[in-house]
Amino acid sequence: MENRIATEIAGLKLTNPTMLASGILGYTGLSLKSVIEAGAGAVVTKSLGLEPRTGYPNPTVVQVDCGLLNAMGLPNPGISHFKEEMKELKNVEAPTIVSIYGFSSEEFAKVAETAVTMGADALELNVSCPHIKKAGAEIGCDPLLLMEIVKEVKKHVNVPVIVKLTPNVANISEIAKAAEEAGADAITAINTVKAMSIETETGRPILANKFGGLSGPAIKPIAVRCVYDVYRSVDVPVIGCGGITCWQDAVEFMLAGASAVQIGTAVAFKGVGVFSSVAKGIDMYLKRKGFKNVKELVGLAHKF
Ligand code: RRO
Repeated sequence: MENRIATEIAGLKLTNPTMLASGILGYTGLSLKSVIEAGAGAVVTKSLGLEPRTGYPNPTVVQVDCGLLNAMGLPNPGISHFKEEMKELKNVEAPTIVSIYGFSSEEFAKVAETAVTMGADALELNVSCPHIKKAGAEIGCDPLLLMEIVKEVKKHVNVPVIVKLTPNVANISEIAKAAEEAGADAITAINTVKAMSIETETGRPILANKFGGLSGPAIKPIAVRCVYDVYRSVDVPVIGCGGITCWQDAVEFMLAGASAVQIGTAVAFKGVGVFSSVAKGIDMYLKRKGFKNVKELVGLAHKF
């Protein structure tokens, strides 16, 4: 029997359109493997760079209304130390997407090459962290710099290159078009929204870094709008990310134009069972509505 929820993005085969978002459970091979075993169609690692980073001092995460606010500060062991973790993912069913960052196009390219040597099935370029100086969103706000980085990475690797965008820009379509023109094979929309929280008794910003990135249901309508805008502007597939906690959210993102969805904060709140429950819900919806495959849903809201 035909699998209604099986799909394909930039050549990556997914048993269903759910993916683990970068930043949650993406630090070790075993945790990534457990997410695949729980039913995710693909997994994205925590962002990795050339050198190890300890990240920012605590507090780095705070729960706020309808979401999480974080300023982890890119803690990671550095790409070469991730080799052992990648070995755990050799014989898994789902693609492993390695999220990478860098402070220059040369650095991005070096990390990209190393990740592919270690077995990355695809790369996700993190050009969108809202609180890292000279990397992250400073790149994702600058179409020319973004293009230089995407072109340089594309020169060095032959796996799909996905670009993860920041919502903290005036015109996300312009940035998506720049990424596509430079050779991006897919776009993920969106990374977290720049935000802050202040403790009223002391008057102190709660995060040690003061500012951070907001994720979870609080940002879902922003993310849906970004996916809708990006879908209209480019021909490459869009991966939706931002506040997806149930199958209805996933369907909403697909109607807006997402070919797949990434789930992050909901894993922290609901556990890894969220992947199979979202996938099952999408399947039931397709059956009830008479669709043969999940690809038929993508972008349907644009006809109105
Ligand atoms: O590590 C972080 O603080 C972080 C990253 Br790299 C990112 O891309 N988005 C985010 O909200 N936090």
